[in-house]
Amino acid sequence: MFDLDLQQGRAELLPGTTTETWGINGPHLGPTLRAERGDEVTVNVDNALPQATTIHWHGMHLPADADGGPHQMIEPGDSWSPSWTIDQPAASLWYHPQGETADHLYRGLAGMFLLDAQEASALPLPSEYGVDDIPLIIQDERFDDDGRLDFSQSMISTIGRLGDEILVNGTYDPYVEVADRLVRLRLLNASTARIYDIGFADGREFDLIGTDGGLLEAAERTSRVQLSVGERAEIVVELEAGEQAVLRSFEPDLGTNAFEGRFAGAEDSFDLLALRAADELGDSPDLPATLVAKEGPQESEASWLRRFELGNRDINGVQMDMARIDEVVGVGATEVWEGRTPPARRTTSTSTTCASGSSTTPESRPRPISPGSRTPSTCPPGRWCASRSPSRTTPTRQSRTCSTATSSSTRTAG
Ligand SMILES: [Cu+2]
Repeated sequence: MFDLDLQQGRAELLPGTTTETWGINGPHLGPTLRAERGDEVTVNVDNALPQATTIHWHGMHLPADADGGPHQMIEPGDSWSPSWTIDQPAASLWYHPQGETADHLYRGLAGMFLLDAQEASALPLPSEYGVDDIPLIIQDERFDDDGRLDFSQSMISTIGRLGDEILVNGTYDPYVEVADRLVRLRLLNASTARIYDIGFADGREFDLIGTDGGLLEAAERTSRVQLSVGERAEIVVELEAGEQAVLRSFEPDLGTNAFEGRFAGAEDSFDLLALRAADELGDSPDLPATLVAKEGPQESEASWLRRFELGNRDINGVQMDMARIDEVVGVGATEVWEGRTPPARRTTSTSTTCASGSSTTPESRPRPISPGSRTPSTCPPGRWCASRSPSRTTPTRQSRTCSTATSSSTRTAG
Protein backbone atom coordinates (compact mmCIF):
# COMPACT_ATOMS: atom_id res chain seq x y z
CA MET A 1 0.00 0.00 0.00
CA PHE A 2 1.42 3.35 -1.01
CA ASP A 3 0.16 6.85 -0.21
CA LEU A 4 0.91 9.59 -2.69
CA ASP A 5 -0.07 13.15 -1.73
CA LEU A 6 0.09 15.56 -4.64
CA GLN A 7 0.93 18.98 -3.25
CA GLN A 8 2.27 22.45 -3.91
CA GLY A 9 5.57 23.52 -2.40
CA ARG A 10 8.79 25.44 -2.82
CA ALA A 11 12.16 23.93 -3.61
CA GLU A 12 15.68 25.23 -4.14
CA LEU A 13 16.09 24.04 -7.71
CA LEU A 14 18.69 26.68 -8.56
CA PRO A 15 21.30 27.50 -5.91
CA GLY A 16 20.30 30.45 -3.71
CA THR A 17 16.71 30.82 -4.93
CA THR A 18 13.49 28.99 -4.24
CA THR A 19 10.96 28.09 -6.90
CA GLU A 20 7.26 27.30 -6.62
CA THR A 21 6.96 23.64 -7.49
CA TRP A 22 4.64 20.67 -7.30
CA GLY A 23 5.59 17.39 -5.73
CA ILE A 24 4.41 14.11 -4.30
CA ASN A 25 4.81 13.65 -0.53
CA GLY A 26 7.16 16.64 -0.69
CA PRO A 27 7.66 19.90 -2.54
CA HIS A 28 9.25 18.49 -5.72
CA LEU A 29 9.23 15.05 -7.41
CA GLY A 30 7.99 11.95 -5.56
CA PRO A 31 9.26 8.93 -3.65
CA THR A 32 10.58 5.84 -5.42
CA LEU A 33 7.96 3.10 -5.17
CA ARG A 34 9.16 -0.49 -5.20
CA ALA A 35 7.22 -3.72 -5.54
CA GLU A 36 7.90 -7.34 -6.41
CA ARG A 37 6.34 -9.57 -8.99
CA GLY A 38 3.25 -11.16 -7.43
CA ASP A 39 2.64 -8.28 -5.00
CA GLU A 40 -0.81 -6.84 -4.77
CA VAL A 41 -0.44 -3.09 -4.88
CA THR A 42 -2.82 -0.33 -3.82
CA VAL A 43 -1.87 3.30 -4.27
CA ASN A 44 -3.89 6.03 -2.55
CA VAL A 45 -3.47 9.19 -4.60
CA ASP A 46 -4.71 12.41 -2.90
CA ASN A 47 -4.88 15.53 -5.00
CA ALA A 48 -4.24 18.65 -2.90
CA LEU A 49 -3.31 20.63 -6.01
CA PRO A 50 -5.45 23.46 -7.40
CA GLN A 51 -5.95 21.61 -10.70
CA ALA A 52 -7.34 18.26 -11.77
CA THR A 53 -4.65 15.72 -12.62
CA THR A 54 -4.04 11.99 -12.38
CA ILE A 55 -1.12 9.60 -11.98
CA HIS A 56 -0.23 7.08 -14.67
CA TRP A 57 2.07 4.08 -14.05
CA HIS A 58 4.25 4.24 -17.12
CA GLY A 59 5.23 0.79 -18.36
CA MET A 60 3.03 -1.12 -15.90
CA HIS A 61 0.89 -3.99 -17.12
CA LEU A 62 -2.41 -3.48 -15.36
CA PRO A 63 -6.18 -3.29 -15.85
CA ALA A 64 -7.36 -0.20 -17.72
CA ASP A 65 -9.29 1.13 -14.71
CA ALA A 66 -6.07 1.30 -12.68
CA ASP A 67 -4.02 2.91 -15.42
CA GLY A 68 -4.47 6.62 -14.64
CA GLY A 69 -5.18 7.74 -18.18
CA PRO A 70 -6.51 11.21 -18.98
CA HIS A 71 -10.07 9.84 -18.71
CA GLN A 72 -9.49 9.19 -15.00
CA MET A 73 -8.87 12.68 -13.67
CA ILE A 74 -8.69 13.32 -9.92
CA GLU A 75 -10.37 16.64 -9.14
CA PRO A 76 -8.78 19.00 -6.58
CA GLY A 77 -9.50 17.65 -3.09
CA ASP A 78 -10.42 14.19 -4.39
CA SER A 79 -8.56 10.93 -4.11
CA TRP A 80 -8.22 7.77 -6.20
CA SER A 81 -7.08 4.32 -5.05
CA PRO A 82 -6.31 1.87 -7.86
CA SER A 83 -5.23 -1.71 -7.03
CA TRP A 84 -3.53 -4.30 -9.19
CA THR A 85 -1.21 -7.31 -9.05
CA ILE A 86 2.35 -6.90 -10.29
CA ASP A 87 2.81 -9.44 -13.08
CA GLN A 88 5.78 -8.57 -15.28
CA PRO A 89 9.57 -8.86 -15.24
CA ALA A 90 11.83 -6.66 -13.10
CA ALA A 91 12.00 -3.18 -14.63
CA SER A 92 12.55 0.50 -13.96
CA LEU A 93 9.18 2.14 -14.47
CA TRP A 94 7.97 5.57 -13.47
CA TYR A 95 4.83 7.47 -12.64
CA HIS A 96 3.71 10.84 -13.94
CA PRO A 97 0.54 12.90 -14.40
CA GLN A 98 -1.85 12.73 -17.34
CA GLY A 99 -4.18 15.38 -18.64
CA GLU A 100 -1.99 18.49 -18.57
CA THR A 101 0.89 16.02 -18.71
CA ALA A 102 3.74 18.27 -19.79
CA ASP A 103 2.89 21.22 -17.52
CA HIS A 104 2.40 19.06 -14.44
CA LEU A 105 5.53 17.03 -15.12
CA TYR A 106 7.50 20.27 -15.63
CA ARG A 107 6.31 21.50 -12.19
CA GLY A 108 7.69 18.34 -10.58
CA LEU A 109 5.10 15.55 -10.57
CA ALA A 110 7.16 12.42 -11.29
CA GLY A 111 8.77 9.49 -9.52
CA MET A 112 10.32 6.09 -10.18
CA PHE A 113 8.45 2.81 -9.73
CA LEU A 114 10.93 -0.07 -9.55
CA LEU A 115 9.79 -3.65 -10.01
CA ASP A 116 11.72 -6.63 -8.72
CA ALA A 117 11.38 -10.26 -9.72
CA GLN A 118 13.03 -13.44 -8.50
CA GLU A 119 15.05 -14.19 -11.63
CA ALA A 120 16.52 -10.67 -11.75
CA SER A 121 17.15 -10.42 -8.01
CA ALA A 122 19.25 -13.62 -8.14
CA LEU A 123 21.75 -11.97 -10.51
CA PRO A 124 24.99 -10.53 -9.09
CA LEU A 125 24.16 -6.98 -10.26
CA PRO A 126 24.79 -3.81 -8.25
CA SER A 127 21.55 -3.53 -6.31
CA GLU A 128 22.01 -1.51 -3.13
CA TYR A 129 19.58 1.35 -3.66
CA GLY A 130 21.25 4.76 -3.51
CA VAL A 131 24.69 3.20 -2.99
CA ASP A 132 25.65 1.27 -6.12
CA ASP A 133 22.17 1.27 -7.70
CA ILE A 134 21.16 4.85 -8.32
CA PRO A 135 18.00 6.20 -9.97
CA LEU A 136 18.51 9.34 -12.06
CA ILE A 137 15.47 11.42 -13.02
CA ILE A 138 16.70 13.73 -15.76
CA GLN A 139 14.76 16.93 -16.52
CA ASP A 140 15.41 20.22 -18.25
CA GLU A 141 13.77 23.37 -16.96
CA ARG A 142 13.77 27.04 -17.81
CA PHE A 143 13.65 29.78 -15.17
CA ASP A 144 12.90 33.49 -15.29
CA ASP A 145 15.06 36.09 -13.52
CA ASP A 146 13.12 35.62 -10.27
CA GLY A 147 13.71 31.88 -10.24
CA ARG A 148 10.16 31.02 -11.31
CA LEU A 149 9.55 28.21 -13.77
CA ASP A 150 9.18 29.66 -17.24
CA PHE A 151 6.12 28.34 -19.04
CA SER A 152 6.58 30.32 -22.22
CA GLN A 153 6.59 28.32 -25.41
CA SER A 154 9.18 28.65 -28.15
CA MET A 155 7.74 30.20 -31.29
CA ILE A 156 10.04 28.11 -33.44
CA SER A 157 10.19 24.67 -31.91
CA THR A 158 7.32 22.38 -32.78
CA ILE A 159 8.05 19.70 -30.24
CA GLY A 160 7.35 21.21 -26.84
CA ARG A 161 9.26 23.08 -24.18
CA LEU A 162 13.03 22.76 -23.94
CA GLY A 163 14.74 23.94 -20.76
CA ASP A 164 18.27 25.26 -20.54
CA GLU A 165 19.00 24.08 -16.98
CA ILE A 166 19.41 20.39 -16.27
CA LEU A 167 18.20 18.91 -12.99
CA VAL A 168 18.91 15.34 -11.95
CA ASN A 169 16.66 14.11 -9.14
CA GLY A 170 15.70 17.77 -8.77
CA THR A 171 19.32 18.72 -8.09
CA TYR A 172 21.33 21.32 -9.97
CA ASP A 173 24.92 20.37 -10.89
CA PRO A 174 24.77 17.09 -8.95
CA TYR A 175 27.46 14.66 -7.90
CA VAL A 176 27.38 11.33 -6.14
CA GLU A 177 30.12 9.67 -4.10
CA VAL A 178 30.59 6.01 -4.90
CA ALA A 179 32.53 3.35 -3.06
CA ASP A 180 32.16 0.36 -5.38
CA ARG A 181 33.92 -0.64 -8.59
CA LEU A 182 30.67 -1.10 -10.53
CA VAL A 183 27.77 1.31 -10.32
CA ARG A 184 24.34 0.79 -11.82
CA LEU A 185 22.49 3.90 -13.01
CA ARG A 186 18.77 3.77 -13.75
CA LEU A 187 18.31 6.60 -16.22
CA LEU A 188 14.88 8.14 -16.77
CA ASN A 189 14.18 10.91 -19.24
CA ALA A 190 11.41 12.76 -17.37
CA SER A 191 11.66 15.86 -19.55
CA THR A 192 8.74 17.18 -21.57
CA ALA A 193 10.45 17.40 -24.97
CA ARG A 194 14.21 16.94 -24.81
CA ILE A 195 15.98 13.86 -26.16
CA TYR A 196 19.30 12.96 -24.53
CA ASP A 197 22.22 10.98 -25.94
CA ILE A 198 23.91 9.80 -22.77
CA GLY A 199 27.49 8.68 -22.32
CA PHE A 200 30.60 9.69 -20.39
CA ALA A 201 32.69 12.80 -20.98
CA ASP A 202 35.82 10.69 -21.47
CA GLY A 203 34.09 8.40 -23.96
CA ARG A 204 34.42 5.29 -21.79
CA GLU A 205 32.27 2.29 -22.54
CA PHE A 206 29.70 0.89 -20.18
CA ASP A 207 27.18 -1.96 -20.15
CA LEU A 208 23.56 -1.43 -21.08
CA ILE A 209 21.69 -4.00 -18.99
CA GLY A 210 18.07 -2.89 -19.25
CA THR A 211 15.60 -0.75 -21.17
CA ASP A 212 11.90 0.14 -20.88
CA GLY A 213 10.69 -3.45 -20.62
CA GLY A 214 13.26 -4.52 -18.03
CA LEU A 215 16.58 -6.35 -18.10
CA LEU A 216 18.06 -7.52 -21.40
CA GLU A 217 18.94 -11.14 -22.13
CA ALA A 218 22.60 -10.13 -22.00
CA ALA A 219 24.47 -6.91 -21.26
CA GLU A 220 25.43 -4.88 -24.30
CA ARG A 221 28.69 -2.94 -24.38
CA THR A 222 28.29 0.60 -25.68
CA SER A 223 29.39 4.18 -25.11
CA ARG A 224 26.08 5.95 -25.74
CA VAL A 225 22.41 5.43 -25.06
CA GLN A 226 19.82 7.78 -26.53
CA LEU A 227 16.65 8.35 -24.51
CA SER A 228 13.54 10.09 -25.74
CA VAL A 229 10.87 11.41 -23.40
CA GLY A 230 9.64 8.80 -20.93
CA GLU A 231 12.32 6.25 -21.84
CA ARG A 232 14.48 4.42 -19.32
CA ALA A 233 17.82 2.63 -19.52
CA GLU A 234 19.82 0.78 -16.91
CA ILE A 235 23.57 0.96 -17.32
CA VAL A 236 26.52 -0.36 -15.32
CA VAL A 237 29.76 1.59 -15.37
CA GLU A 238 33.18 0.67 -13.98
CA LEU A 239 35.09 3.24 -11.93
CA GLU A 240 38.69 3.50 -10.86
CA ALA A 241 39.66 4.48 -7.33
CA GLY A 242 39.97 8.22 -6.78
CA GLU A 243 38.67 9.30 -10.19
CA GLN A 244 35.77 11.49 -11.20
CA ALA A 245 33.65 10.28 -14.12
CA VAL A 246 31.21 12.72 -15.69
CA LEU A 247 27.94 11.46 -17.13
CA ARG A 248 27.10 13.71 -20.07
CA SER A 249 24.38 14.15 -22.64
CA PHE A 250 25.85 14.63 -26.10
CA GLU A 251 24.23 16.10 -29.22
CA PRO A 252 21.36 13.70 -29.98
CA ASP A 253 20.51 12.36 -33.42
CA LEU A 254 16.95 13.61 -33.86
CA GLY A 255 16.57 12.59 -37.49
CA THR A 256 15.49 16.09 -38.43
CA ASN A 257 16.96 18.65 -40.78
CA ALA A 258 19.58 21.04 -39.40
CA PHE A 259 17.21 23.97 -38.92
CA GLU A 260 14.50 22.01 -37.15
CA GLY A 261 17.09 20.13 -35.14
CA ARG A 262 18.69 23.28 -33.82
CA PHE A 263 15.45 24.32 -32.15
CA ALA A 264 14.73 20.80 -30.92
CA GLY A 265 17.99 20.46 -29.00
CA ALA A 266 20.08 18.61 -31.59
CA GLU A 267 23.07 20.87 -30.89
CA ASP A 268 22.84 20.77 -27.11
CA SER A 269 25.21 19.00 -24.76
CA PHE A 270 24.98 18.96 -20.95
CA ASP A 271 26.87 17.46 -18.03
CA LEU A 272 24.39 15.38 -16.07
CA LEU A 273 26.19 13.99 -13.03
CA ALA A 274 29.68 13.62 -11.58
CA LEU A 275 30.53 10.22 -10.14
CA ARG A 276 33.24 10.70 -7.51
CA ALA A 277 34.98 7.44 -6.77
CA ALA A 278 36.42 6.87 -3.28
CA ASP A 279 40.18 6.37 -2.88
CA GLU A 280 39.51 2.73 -2.18
CA LEU A 281 36.69 0.93 -3.95
CA GLY A 282 34.89 -2.17 -2.80
CA ASP A 283 35.11 -4.93 -5.39
CA SER A 284 31.93 -5.78 -7.27
CA PRO A 285 31.24 -9.14 -8.91
CA ASP A 286 31.72 -9.11 -12.70
CA LEU A 287 28.54 -8.83 -14.73
CA PRO A 288 27.02 -12.22 -15.55
CA ALA A 289 27.28 -13.42 -19.15
CA THR A 290 23.52 -13.64 -19.42
CA LEU A 291 20.82 -11.74 -17.59
CA VAL A 292 17.18 -12.84 -17.89
CA ALA A 293 15.17 -14.99 -20.26
CA LYS A 294 13.06 -13.12 -22.74
CA GLU A 295 9.35 -12.93 -21.92
CA GLY A 296 6.36 -11.56 -23.72
CA PRO A 297 4.44 -12.22 -26.91
CA GLN A 298 6.05 -14.28 -29.65
CA GLU A 299 5.90 -12.81 -33.11
CA SER A 300 5.04 -16.21 -34.55
CA GLU A 301 1.76 -16.13 -32.60
CA ALA A 302 0.68 -12.76 -33.96
CA SER A 303 -2.69 -12.81 -35.69
CA TRP A 304 -3.17 -9.20 -36.64
CA LEU A 305 -1.13 -6.38 -38.10
CA ARG A 306 -1.74 -2.73 -37.36
CA ARG A 307 0.12 0.08 -39.02
CA PHE A 308 0.80 3.47 -37.52
CA GLU A 309 2.13 6.36 -39.52
CA LEU A 310 3.51 8.86 -37.04
CA GLY A 311 3.18 12.49 -38.08
CA ASN A 312 4.38 15.53 -36.21
CA ARG A 313 1.09 15.94 -34.40
CA ASP A 314 -1.00 13.05 -35.64
CA ILE A 315 -1.12 9.29 -36.09
CA ASN A 316 -2.42 7.94 -39.39
CA GLY A 317 -3.44 11.48 -40.28
CA VAL A 318 -5.72 12.18 -37.33
CA GLN A 319 -5.04 14.09 -34.16
CA MET A 320 -5.75 12.73 -30.71
CA ASP A 321 -9.34 13.25 -29.58
CA MET A 322 -10.61 12.03 -26.22
CA ALA A 323 -14.05 11.51 -27.73
CA ARG A 324 -12.90 9.08 -30.40
CA ILE A 325 -11.44 5.57 -30.18
CA ASP A 326 -9.35 4.54 -33.18
CA GLU A 327 -8.00 1.19 -32.04
CA VAL A 328 -9.63 -1.42 -29.83
CA VAL A 329 -7.34 -4.20 -28.64
CA GLY A 330 -8.57 -7.24 -26.75
CA VAL A 331 -6.55 -8.48 -23.81
CA GLY A 332 -4.52 -11.62 -24.36
CA ALA A 333 -4.22 -11.80 -28.14
CA THR A 334 -0.94 -11.11 -29.94
CA GLU A 335 -0.53 -8.53 -32.69
CA VAL A 336 2.22 -7.00 -34.77
CA TRP A 337 2.30 -3.20 -34.69
CA GLU A 338 4.30 -1.49 -37.37
CA GLY A 339 5.31 2.13 -36.82
CA ARG A 340 6.65 4.50 -39.43
CA THR A 341 7.89 8.06 -39.25
CA PRO A 342 6.98 10.48 -42.05
CA PRO A 343 9.12 10.15 -45.20
CA ALA A 344 9.85 13.89 -45.25
CA ARG A 345 11.57 13.69 -41.88
CA ARG A 346 13.19 10.28 -42.11
CA THR A 347 12.78 7.87 -44.93
CA THR A 348 14.38 4.71 -43.70
CA SER A 349 13.05 4.20 -40.22
CA THR A 350 10.60 1.41 -39.62
CA SER A 351 10.15 -0.51 -36.46
CA THR A 352 7.90 -3.41 -35.76
CA THR A 353 6.56 -4.41 -32.41
CA CYS A 354 4.47 -7.35 -31.34
CA ALA A 355 1.80 -6.48 -28.85
CA SER A 356 -1.13 -8.31 -27.34
CA GLY A 357 -4.61 -7.64 -28.56
CA SER A 358 -7.25 -8.85 -30.98
CA SER A 359 -10.17 -7.29 -32.80
CA THR A 360 -10.61 -3.92 -34.43
CA THR A 361 -13.53 -1.56 -34.85
CA PRO A 362 -13.83 -0.73 -38.53
CA GLU A 363 -16.28 2.15 -38.02
CA SER A 364 -13.75 4.05 -35.95
CA ARG A 365 -11.07 3.85 -38.61
CA PRO A 366 -9.67 7.25 -39.54
CA ARG A 367 -8.52 6.86 -43.12
CA PRO A 368 -6.71 4.20 -45.12
CA ILE A 369 -2.98 4.44 -45.46
CA SER A 370 -2.09 5.18 -49.03
CA PRO A 371 -0.39 2.06 -50.40
CA GLY A 372 2.04 4.18 -52.38
CA SER A 373 3.46 5.77 -49.28
CA ARG A 374 5.08 2.61 -47.97
CA THR A 375 7.37 -0.10 -49.14
CA PRO A 376 5.85 -3.43 -50.13
CA SER A 377 5.71 -5.84 -47.27
CA THR A 378 4.87 -9.49 -46.78
CA CYS A 379 2.62 -11.34 -44.44
CA PRO A 380 4.32 -14.59 -43.51
CA PRO A 381 2.60 -17.76 -44.80
CA GLY A 382 -0.14 -19.06 -42.56
CA ARG A 383 -0.68 -15.75 -40.85
CA TRP A 384 -3.62 -13.39 -41.04
CA CYS A 385 -2.66 -9.79 -41.48
CA ALA A 386 -5.00 -6.83 -41.70
CA SER A 387 -4.57 -3.48 -43.29
CA ARG A 388 -6.00 -0.32 -41.89
CA SER A 389 -8.91 0.12 -44.23
CA PRO A 390 -12.31 1.54 -43.32
CA SER A 391 -14.15 -0.76 -45.69
CA ARG A 392 -12.53 -3.99 -44.60
CA THR A 393 -13.83 -5.85 -41.59
CA THR A 394 -12.18 -9.22 -42.01
CA PRO A 395 -8.45 -9.79 -41.98
CA THR A 396 -6.90 -10.23 -45.41
CA ARG A 397 -3.55 -11.51 -46.48
CA GLN A 398 -0.97 -8.86 -47.10
CA SER A 399 2.69 -8.51 -47.68
CA ARG A 400 4.87 -7.30 -44.95
CA THR A 401 8.27 -7.56 -43.37
CA CYS A 402 8.75 -7.66 -39.72
CA SER A 403 11.66 -7.73 -37.38
CA THR A 404 11.46 -7.75 -33.65
CA ALA A 405 9.01 -9.04 -31.12
CA THR A 406 8.75 -7.19 -27.87
CA SER A 407 6.48 -6.71 -24.94
CA SER A 408 3.44 -4.82 -23.81
CA SER A 409 -0.14 -5.81 -23.29
CA THR A 410 -2.50 -3.42 -21.54
CA ARG A 411 -0.03 -0.62 -21.12
CA THR A 412 -0.78 2.79 -22.56
CA ALA A 413 2.13 4.90 -23.60
CA GLY A 414 2.13 8.52 -22.65
CU1 LIG B 1 3.77 7.75 -19.64
